[in-house]
Amino acid sequence: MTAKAIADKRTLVEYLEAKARRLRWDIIKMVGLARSGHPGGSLSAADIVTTLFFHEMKHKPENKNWPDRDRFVLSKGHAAPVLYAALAESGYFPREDLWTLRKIDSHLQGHPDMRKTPGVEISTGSLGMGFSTAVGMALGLRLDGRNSRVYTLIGDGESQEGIIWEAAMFAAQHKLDNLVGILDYNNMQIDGLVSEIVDIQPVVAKWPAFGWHVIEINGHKVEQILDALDEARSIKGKPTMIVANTIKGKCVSFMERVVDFHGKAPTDEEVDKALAEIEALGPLG
Ligand SMILES: Cc1ncc(C[n+]2csc(CCOP(=O)(O)OP(=O)(O)O)c2C)c(N)n1
Repeated sequence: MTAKAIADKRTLVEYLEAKARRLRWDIIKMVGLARSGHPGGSLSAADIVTTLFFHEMKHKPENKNWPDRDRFVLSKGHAAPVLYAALAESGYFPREDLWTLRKIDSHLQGHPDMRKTPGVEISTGSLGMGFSTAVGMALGLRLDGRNSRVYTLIGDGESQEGIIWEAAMFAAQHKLDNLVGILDYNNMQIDGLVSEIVDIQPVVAKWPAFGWHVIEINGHKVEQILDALDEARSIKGKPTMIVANTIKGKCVSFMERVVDFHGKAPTDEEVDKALAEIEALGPLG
């Protein structure tokens, strides 16, 4: 069964929820084995990335350079584990590769590398750069006369980067309605709360002020993610930003809203506990 073949929405949502649990399981396992990496911001983005890869985007893992594919840019590149889990589950490379994360000679390094990993559109990790590249991709695709869409995931800490707003203005100027940004708004950055370090509020007002259509959702409700992506496709003449309210570390009790798990791996004991918690939530897709 593929997500595209599911006509009934309830079944589709359940299918995607199960896939998101699979991605979360893989994130914990790979970061645990690597003994380093970024679990918190990977878990907060899992439902969004799942919905993009397993329903919204047209792509062909067996033909990764298909010119008409939609593009995904993980601008918050440190959340590489969620991207790698989605790429493996899609079939870009064997799932076993995930267990080589961050090892010397692995194609899965700490941040996505387009030269190494099948399915990675652009190397990211320097905050703000992926988003601006996604804007350029959207313009390029339009100039090429292609119907492809570009989806890019940004962080709220990342939104403190000036280049985000420079690219935002450029995208609006060029009416890039083939571009969708998704803000993973977990209110945490590397070392504390975004609201206490450099607040990005009122962010739902900022994006329209920069010429974007904005949609605010709960980033863990698959149904809301599906509806927002549908709405984005109907918007003409401007790009869309989906402000997704999320929880850093989502679905692992001792990681949720714990800033330490931004860039710290769980211990072996914590891995076992986390995997059991994810399995208890329901079947893995
Ligand atoms: C230009 C740049 N400055 C600093 C960093 C180091 N860094 C990596 S992740 C991060 C925090 C990002 O926070 P956020 O975007 O909210 O990510 P999330 O909480 O969703 O993981 C920082 C400062 C970086 N990767 N790039």
